[in-house]
Amino acid sequence: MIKFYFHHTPNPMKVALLLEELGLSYEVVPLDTFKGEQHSQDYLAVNPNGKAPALEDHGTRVFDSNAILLYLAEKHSAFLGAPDERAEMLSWLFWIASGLGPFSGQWVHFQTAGANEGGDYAKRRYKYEAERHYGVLDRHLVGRDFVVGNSYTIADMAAWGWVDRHARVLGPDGIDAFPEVKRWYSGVNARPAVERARAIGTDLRLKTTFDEETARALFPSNFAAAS
Ligand SMILES: N[C@@H](CCC(=O)N[C@@H](CS)C(=O)NCC(=O)O)C(=O)O
Repeated sequence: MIKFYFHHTPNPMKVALLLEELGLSYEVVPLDTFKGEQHSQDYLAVNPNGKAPALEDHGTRVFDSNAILLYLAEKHSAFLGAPDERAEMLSWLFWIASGLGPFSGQWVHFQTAGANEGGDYAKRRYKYEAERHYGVLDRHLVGRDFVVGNSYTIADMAAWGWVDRHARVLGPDGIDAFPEVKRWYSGVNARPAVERARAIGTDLRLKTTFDEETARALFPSNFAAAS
């Protein structure tokens, strides 16, 4: 059985969506990042980067969400798009992994916990870049139902994981400035697998209190000894 190391956050949610789309059997292994479980030696053997998600598939480990998407899609020959759209699919998949995701995540970080120092410069940069990435996607989606070609692919799932947090990134109605992203997002949300993916982990008792243990686990740089 596949082991899926999970926390209810954007990168694991992309994988949750693909697992549900593929209809695979898997065991959800909760990874309580608020308690620092991502730093345990056992977990680092699965994901040396110490982040969620990761997968163990009958002895094969895969880490980093978009690598997991590509691994599963290739293994099951599904959601890869048309062969002649391969370059386009890889381009968007890596753009999401290196751009939309990280800039959205960092902008949320600089608005919230642990982000009081050095704020203005970082906030200006990450807000601009997060919104710029939404703008790139919005312009690309004009006249399209999917990120790549004419079919739903892992690029849509990867983008969905982050756009699902648009209110944290852009503010409550911020997505209205990106009508094509909003339309595309509604289309993905209508898929039955989205509802099933959202249900994953609702029975888990993951820590929600943000205390010093959590701050140390998530923002270790704030606690590193001065060099
Ligand atoms: N590049 C990695 C990033 C993973 C990542 O940052 N995961 C977050 C949740 S979305 C996490 O584990 N945060 C806990 C931490 O930073 O300690 C991926 O795409 O899987």
